[in-house]
Amino acid sequence: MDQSIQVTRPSMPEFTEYIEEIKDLWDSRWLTNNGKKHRQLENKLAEYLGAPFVTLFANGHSALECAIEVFDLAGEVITTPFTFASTTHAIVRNGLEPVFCDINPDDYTIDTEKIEKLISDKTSAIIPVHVYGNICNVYEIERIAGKYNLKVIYDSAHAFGVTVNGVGVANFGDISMFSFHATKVFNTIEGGALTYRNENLAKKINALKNFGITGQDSVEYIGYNAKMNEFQAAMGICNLRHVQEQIQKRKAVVERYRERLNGIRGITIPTEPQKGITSNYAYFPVVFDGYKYSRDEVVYRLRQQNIYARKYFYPLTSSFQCYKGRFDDKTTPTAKYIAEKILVLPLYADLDLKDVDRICDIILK
Ligand code: T4K
Repeated sequence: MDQSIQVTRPSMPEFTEYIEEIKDLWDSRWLTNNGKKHRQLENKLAEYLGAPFVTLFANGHSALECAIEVFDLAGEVITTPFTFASTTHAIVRNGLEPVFCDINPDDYTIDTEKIEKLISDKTSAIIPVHVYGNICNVYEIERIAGKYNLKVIYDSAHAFGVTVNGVGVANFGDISMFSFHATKVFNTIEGGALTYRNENLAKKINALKNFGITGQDSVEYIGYNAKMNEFQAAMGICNLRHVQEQIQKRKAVVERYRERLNGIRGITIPTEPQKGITSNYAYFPVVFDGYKYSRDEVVYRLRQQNIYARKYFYPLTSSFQCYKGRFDDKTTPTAKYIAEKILVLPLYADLDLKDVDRICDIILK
């Protein structure tokens, strides 16, 4: 058996629970295209996330591309480069120009004090990222967007189930995108969703992910195929039954990391969630700055023991090879600095606390 410890490990239901859930697919032979499981999961997620409208997708990235496309945006979009490739690619693949805003040094979300200076007459939207499940300053973003008449699409890939003052995070901005990838707090193997409050968006969003089809004989949009299938939805239905328990187990892991790594000079661990915010314990990012080992030395030392922490998010998306010569990472100095020092430690529901101790021992030794 593989004894390595990866940065994450998918939550899965009992084998028999999943088999039970997919059994009737053999009778119905309805495997995809808005089937029964799909509809069930959409309803359950609307309830769980406290979101008025939920549309499922085959993955988070195609959902994000759809969210941008649905508004027919043009020109520039303000976003951050401290994120997964998906966020920036979704903007560029929609023919828009990302304008990179710097991040806060403490929670790595967009620095709202720097947004207004970046707004020009070409700006059409803000796409902030709730990175690691840390929630952006949603009230300030709402104020700025209102003042300049900008759309707000949240990349909430990491923020499943987080609430702000009792309100599901899905309720902020015009649209939020959630990822249900295998590596996320809640997974449908691959998968994702858009959540939104404006009912008028539903028709176009649902059509775009299904070739633009709006009826038996009508195709109103140049859509693509990003439908979630019934096996994915069944996995989601099972995983949703246990997600709360999984989050509690993640919490125990995070608490152990905190106990062990708190107050060590040169190591910065995540701050406790702000008052009013419930965490989903999605990631445990640690900054090594002025510690006896550099971030990369820690990666190496852990790797030697078969433990695979990950440098999420290094390099910045603005430094990707595919964008060479296009952006300047010096315009976001905090993001650049954090990307060079940060390391995401292994975190998943079934991670044994003894393994957390072992990881901390290797770091501290
Ligand atoms: N926006 C943000 C901010 C995101 O972070 C992401 C995805 C998206 C948008 C796009 O959402 P999706 O289209 O993916 O739904 C992983 C995930 O694939 C990706 O979903 C995630 N962010 C990103 C942060 O992490 P990689 O390239 O690091 O994946 P990989 O294959 O190296 O997996 C990481 C570790 O997870 C492995 O070392 C082992 C473990 N693992 C992985 C898989 C796939 C398993 O144990 N089982 C598995 O099945 O991107």
